[in-house]
Amino acid sequence: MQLSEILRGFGIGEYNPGASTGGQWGKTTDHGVITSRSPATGEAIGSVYAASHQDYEWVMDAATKAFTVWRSIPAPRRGEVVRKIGLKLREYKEALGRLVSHENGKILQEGLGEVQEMIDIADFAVGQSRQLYGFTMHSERPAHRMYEQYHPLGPIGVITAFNFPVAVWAWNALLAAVCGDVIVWKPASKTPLTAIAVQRIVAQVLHEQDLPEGIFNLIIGGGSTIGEAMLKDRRLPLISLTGSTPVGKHAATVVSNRLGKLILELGGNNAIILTEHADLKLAIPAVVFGAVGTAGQRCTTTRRLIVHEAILNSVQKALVHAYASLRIGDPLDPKTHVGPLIDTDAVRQFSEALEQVRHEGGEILFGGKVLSGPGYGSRCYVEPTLVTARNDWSIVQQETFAPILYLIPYTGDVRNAIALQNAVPQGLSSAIFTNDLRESEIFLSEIGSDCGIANVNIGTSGAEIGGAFGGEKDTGGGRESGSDAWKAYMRRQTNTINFGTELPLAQGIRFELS
Ligand code: UN1
Repeated sequence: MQLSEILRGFGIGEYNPGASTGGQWGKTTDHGVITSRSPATGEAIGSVYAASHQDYEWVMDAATKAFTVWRSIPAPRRGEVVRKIGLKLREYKEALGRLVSHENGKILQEGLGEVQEMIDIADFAVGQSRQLYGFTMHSERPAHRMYEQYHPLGPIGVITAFNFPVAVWAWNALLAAVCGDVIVWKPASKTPLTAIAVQRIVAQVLHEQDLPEGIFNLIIGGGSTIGEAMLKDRRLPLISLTGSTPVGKHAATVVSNRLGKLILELGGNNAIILTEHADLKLAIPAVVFGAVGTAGQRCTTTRRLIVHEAILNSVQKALVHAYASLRIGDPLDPKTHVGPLIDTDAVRQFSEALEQVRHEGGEILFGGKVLSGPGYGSRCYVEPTLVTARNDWSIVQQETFAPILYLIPYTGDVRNAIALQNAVPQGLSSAIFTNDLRESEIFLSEIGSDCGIANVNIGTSGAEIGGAFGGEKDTGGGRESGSDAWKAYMRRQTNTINFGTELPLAQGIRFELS
């Protein structure tokens, strides 16, 4: 499947409108142009006319109107629409997965995996549409009944990052849709074309179902214009944002100032602990996939490896051996393990981080170079890198979105490893490899990992959609995807009904009118 054919299939041309309410697209052409370049080749794939304020108001108008219709469609009927979106995504899995690889640079297996995550969450959301349960309680008053229910929240803002250009939308939008919300999506400016493709897929379903404009909306523009307008907009009671911790902190300030709700999925600085009792046959591939998968650009990427000193040498050797076998190159080539970074800015950050590591005294065990020459003309390719480090170095405390793995030894008890793992500002994902029951249970206990995700004998990345996804501390505290994450997309209401003939007050208060 050629790129030109994929683009044609999604109706993506050389220049594309940057705003849509479903089947309709904005007309703005004079507000600047965002050009999407392949990180693999550096070539332009297509351009988008950045949305203007007028486009934003047009989209918000459509969303606000659509909400009054969508919220009253029974939830299982909304689920049926999401089921059809899931079926359409199955039809387009190959084309969309390839487009993700072209635009984002992740290898094809991961591009396809990302679309699979969209399909999985669609199926999950369909089931959820019949399970938007609240509790019922026994009232303290006679002839009274209490219960709680969940209502649609409103139009919600979804701001996504380049690294999961379509899946993160799906985790939010498809759940929010069964909850009765309408969605205003601002994708990353680095990956606008995959967003347009998704919008076109969804629009087909909406059209076939005869649904109004404004349920699934797209707005592509700068963070400082469109993003900022969304953060301030009281018509969006919830903002779900995936991005860096500094961006998240800013969003939190603006949204909290208007008492809006937030789901924040921010940076991770994820560690794997290898104890003396680790099964290295499982651990080594998990570490390598976690550290170099998506070229180190997942929030869940393994950035720190905390290794017991007794096995440090054998782990280092095994890792160097594994890293030497990695094939770096064209993400669409099925043999490639590691594609390019998103752009040359990311490459600069990779080099600067390594500069700082060297300055602190770290030793590069493998990699470290920016690649050039045939096949690497975009200058976005780097070698996956292994370095020795200390956990308290300031560079190790930060998230660098690149395939750098810090090797950090520990001695003695597993508690020492856990202390190191928790001693960073972020708290997204974590893992331990051990066959010792005590070690793994300590890791999972209240004195163990402080992260939102804690795994045993699997790596830090590649979470399934069925669990709630998100993390603590500087990761922002949000949860999306599975489990009861749906509740964030609804407004909760407690109801008390008196079916008696008296008016008893709670807490036994007497209030008698004479
Ligand atoms: C992200 O990097 O933003 O667990 C999310 C994983 C994926 C999600 C990553 N399911 O790696």
